[in-house]
Amino acid sequence: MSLLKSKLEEIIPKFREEVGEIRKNHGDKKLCDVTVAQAYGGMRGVKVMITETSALDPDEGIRFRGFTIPELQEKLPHAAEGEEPLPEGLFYLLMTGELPTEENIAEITKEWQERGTLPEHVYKAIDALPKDTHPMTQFSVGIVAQQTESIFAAEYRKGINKMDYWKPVYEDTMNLLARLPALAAYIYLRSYKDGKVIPADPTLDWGGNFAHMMGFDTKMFRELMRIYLTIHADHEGGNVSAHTTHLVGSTLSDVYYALSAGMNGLAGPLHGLANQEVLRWIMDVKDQLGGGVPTMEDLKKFVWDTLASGNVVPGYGHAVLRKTDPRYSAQREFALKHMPEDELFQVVSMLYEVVPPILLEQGKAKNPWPNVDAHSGVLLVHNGMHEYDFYTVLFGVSRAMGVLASTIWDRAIGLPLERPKSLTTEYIKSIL
Ligand code: CMX
Repeated sequence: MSLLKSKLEEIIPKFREEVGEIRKNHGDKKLCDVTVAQAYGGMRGVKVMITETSALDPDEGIRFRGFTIPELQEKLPHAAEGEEPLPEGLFYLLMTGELPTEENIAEITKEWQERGTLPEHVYKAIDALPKDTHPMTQFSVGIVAQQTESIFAAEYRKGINKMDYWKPVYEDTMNLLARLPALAAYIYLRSYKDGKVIPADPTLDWGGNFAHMMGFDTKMFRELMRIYLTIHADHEGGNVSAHTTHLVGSTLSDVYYALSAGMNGLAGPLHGLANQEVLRWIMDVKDQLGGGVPTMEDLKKFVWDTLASGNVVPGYGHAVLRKTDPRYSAQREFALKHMPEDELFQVVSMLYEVVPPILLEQGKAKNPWPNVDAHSGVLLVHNGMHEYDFYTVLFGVSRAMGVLASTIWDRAIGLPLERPKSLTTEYIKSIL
């Protein structure tokens, strides 16, 4: 058995017991009161979910199992050629709550290489779609098409004991994560290149190999994938992609159904699709202003025009965060290190000065600061990936690590079917 799985075998029973005690002895303790505004307002701030892998503080940003992004950049092992953390290391941390050793990481890299072959029928399922189908649709179809491989579904049919559910979910998760880079790379090559599969390079780590399979063989792109896949992985449980995966998984449908559903949520412009919208919006700015780096005044006018036309400024604002997203800052550091002179990076930096005061002056957005999606596109364009409709797929490959690690823990601690109570406006009126 792998080190990771035997570690889980060791820690799950203790944690299960601890959760059982809490539920038994403190089940009546109140976490918060829910207001009418929260019921109508997308449940902001309502504390009703358990997610172990990460926690989001409005002012500080994300902590993965207690570690901030700068801490992880320092503590997680990196590839021999570079300095960015290896996403395999983050996955180990999300799964176990402990920092990985080099050996733990090497084992996951090897296991994902060995499990990484995409079943033939998945290519055929994708090929049945028109070539210009949005990459996120292809991604969702490619994930759910792998449901034929579900070990959990097969074990459930045989009557597996509830206490053991997490084990086949673990196996399905490892298979799915191993294959997502091949799936995403195929979608990229099919949509924008000649569609010929680039075989995996067994000498590379998960992120480096993903870059290679998409046809990007520079050290900078490999490094970009390592940091990108690390920082997008998890953002506690309430965001739409995590919550949807959790909700669908709570019916005991397997990880293929659950992740595909989560990815359909990520494909919304208020969530992960914002990364493509940011690039489209910046390109519009450049086109309309005749190319080159626009002036601050030009940018201010463009932002006001966007708001006046009833649209949001993509990449700004957040449902929880109230400060600059540390995932934005990590990407800015990458840009400062590798591409400080890049024209689009300069526009992104100028927007950081222009947008927040305007959103504050408009007085609607609760958070005027940039989120993760405000920065990722310019890093990709600089490195030769111009097809911005594809960017959310990269986000999805990363997000799968967080939401699937959580799904394993959901089954390990026996979280039940999720079924909140909904209310009618008639009822609300009756209690006013
Ligand atoms: N531009 C213009 N208006 C904005 C805005 C922005 N960037 N952010 C928020 N607002 C508006 C909202 O649309 C809302 O307007 P209405 O009262 O007319 O409905 C008002 O300000 C209050 O919104 P809020 O409470 O501050 O924000 P929400 O929690 O409702 O929404 C989010 C959060 C992210 C959807 C919103 O900030 C937004 O639309 N941002 C732009 C899209 C984006 O970048 N999404 C990516 C988020 C990160 C991710 O999930 O990947």
